[in-house]
Amino acid sequence: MSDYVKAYELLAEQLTARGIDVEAVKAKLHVQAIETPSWGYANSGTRFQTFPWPGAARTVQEKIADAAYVHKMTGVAPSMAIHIPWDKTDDYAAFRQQAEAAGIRIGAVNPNVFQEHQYKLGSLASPDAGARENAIAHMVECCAIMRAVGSDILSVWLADGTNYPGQDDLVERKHRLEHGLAETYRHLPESSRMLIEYKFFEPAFYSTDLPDWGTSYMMALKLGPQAEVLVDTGHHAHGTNIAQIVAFLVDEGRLGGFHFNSRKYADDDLIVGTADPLELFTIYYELVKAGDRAANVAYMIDESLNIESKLEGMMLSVINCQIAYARALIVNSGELKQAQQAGDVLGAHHVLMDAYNTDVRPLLAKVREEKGVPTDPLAAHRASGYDRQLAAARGTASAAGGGYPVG
Ligand code: PSV
Ligand code: MN
Repeated sequence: MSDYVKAYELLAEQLTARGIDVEAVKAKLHVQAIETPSWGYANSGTRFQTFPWPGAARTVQEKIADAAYVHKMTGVAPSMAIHIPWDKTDDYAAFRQQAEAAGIRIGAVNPNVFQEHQYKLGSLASPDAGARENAIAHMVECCAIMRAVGSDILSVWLADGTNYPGQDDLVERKHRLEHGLAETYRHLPESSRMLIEYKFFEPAFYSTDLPDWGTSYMMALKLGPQAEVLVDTGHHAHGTNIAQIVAFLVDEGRLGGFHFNSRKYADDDLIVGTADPLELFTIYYELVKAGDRAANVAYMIDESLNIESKLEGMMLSVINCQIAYARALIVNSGELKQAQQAGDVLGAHHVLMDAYNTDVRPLLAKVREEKGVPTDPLAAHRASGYDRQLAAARGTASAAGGGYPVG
């Protein structure tokens, strides 16, 4: 009997003794899905430097191949988000087919209205009417791309904001933004959703037009039921309680999805669950508690890995989400409720931390075995030599300026 099977049997016994239905937990883990980002497979960097990774994806086809590989190895990453124009192609139907032939589908479509010179002062909120019109036209184009690739999520993030007090009229910017979002909303494919992402600063440093969840939530309420909020875990001021934001939004029925990543200081786009695994666990616990109210939440990774293997980094990202979810699923909610209602402050804390401190890796190994993927995907990847093969086949793409994907 292999080590993990023995460890699984012991863990299953302990969990059962704690009143946890292990089969029900496994059933949830079987259907967990995390979307990976096309841009996470290409070279990326900071404004200081882009260090090219040997074998990093250079084309849309290579990004599809890499996302499909991560899915094949982990079994939980069945779709890939795209960014337009980074992933622009002249045949989106063919793009969709290529993805499906590789075993994945195209997920969220991310419009990009932050890179062109015309967007220097913003996009939907820009004081320049021409820039605003072009930004709306790009949003509409992305709605058409959604239809062609079979996507039901338009994931909107704007770099809009100002750098100096007095630079622009903040209320006028709000009105322009509302107008641009409403125009976009009108073009959404039927039964699709617009997820509105917020970020408190960067690239604008004085004011950002969608700085926080409250602003995104208010915009979503004004737009209508197809608009929801996207929480990027890297986009908050230090100390913000993200789990509480999640609890509020999911209870209000407006939590659309996540961009998972990790950061210690600013928006560093690092591997989710690394700097603060407890935060990721508490987020997942709110989602587990929400049950069916969280059924439509889209779980997406938004990372730009600069100095590490893209494939290994992306696999570790989805695995960290599995670990956080598995821990959240084994919280003894009955005991927790009792302790909470009795005002047993530390008793309640202990119940939650018991789950967090449980080594769920054998449980995940068991689920992977049942799904027919490697029980330890990272070890299997390292042993396969696949990174070296890719480096030999693809070579090292010259680094793009500004930290944006090559190819
Ligand atoms: C902005 O920092 C952001 O989080 C948005 O989601 C963008 O689409 C993405 O990063 C670009 O890497
Ligand atoms: Mn993001």
